[in-house]
Amino acid sequence: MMVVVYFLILSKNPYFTKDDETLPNDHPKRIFTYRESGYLNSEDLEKDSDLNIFYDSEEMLKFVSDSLGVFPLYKWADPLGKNPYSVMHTNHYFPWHFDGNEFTLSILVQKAEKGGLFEYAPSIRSKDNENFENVTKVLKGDRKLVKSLDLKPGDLQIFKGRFSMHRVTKIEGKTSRYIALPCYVKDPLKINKPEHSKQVYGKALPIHFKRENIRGDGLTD
Ligand SMILES: O=C(O)CCC(=O)C(=O)O
Ligand SMILES: [Fe+2]
Repeated sequence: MMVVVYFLILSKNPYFTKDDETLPNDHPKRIFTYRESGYLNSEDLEKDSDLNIFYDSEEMLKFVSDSLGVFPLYKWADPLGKNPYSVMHTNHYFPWHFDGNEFTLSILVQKAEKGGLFEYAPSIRSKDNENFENVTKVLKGDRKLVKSLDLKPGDLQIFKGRFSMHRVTKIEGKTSRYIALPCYVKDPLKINKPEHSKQVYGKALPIHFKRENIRGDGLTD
């Protein structure tokens, strides 16, 4: 099977939106950081791959739902982002951002020699409060709201990536970092906006345009 890994080098704001010149320069939607990292998108996984079997099992969904105390919880309908592998090689960096889905389970497969730490600002925004002020502080290097995880291969986390801004620090040394990212949502229909999908996974599919106008939680994407 041919495996396509999308590597993206582009400047991103934490919301994966285009620049908005109507906003002041220091608004977080206007703070862009260089990103270099890749994905093995969900649609390119072999149908019976371990990750697909794991993601499709009802037990896993129930485990994540029970762990979070969120009912009902759904597997994500996004064909690219629902359960990808993130692939990061030497010098790659995945800057601060929010996810389009609420919850992600991450399982580290291979660890970088150095760097590649998962950092997050727990619940820095909520459904009713974007908290642009604190988001800006973190983007400018304030560490007070930041936690850092040095994951070991096999570690499993569940994080609230739509509300907790997060990043992966620069990969140092020759060993690439691989992590599996099964994703879960509260809305079974909503998927990434086309721009978000292009910026993160390298492309948008017809379904991203078709579902673009489904009403979401009101947060910046
Ligand atoms: O690689 C990680 O640990 C997190 C990846 C991530 O934040 C993402 O793919 O949106
Ligand atoms: Fe993320």
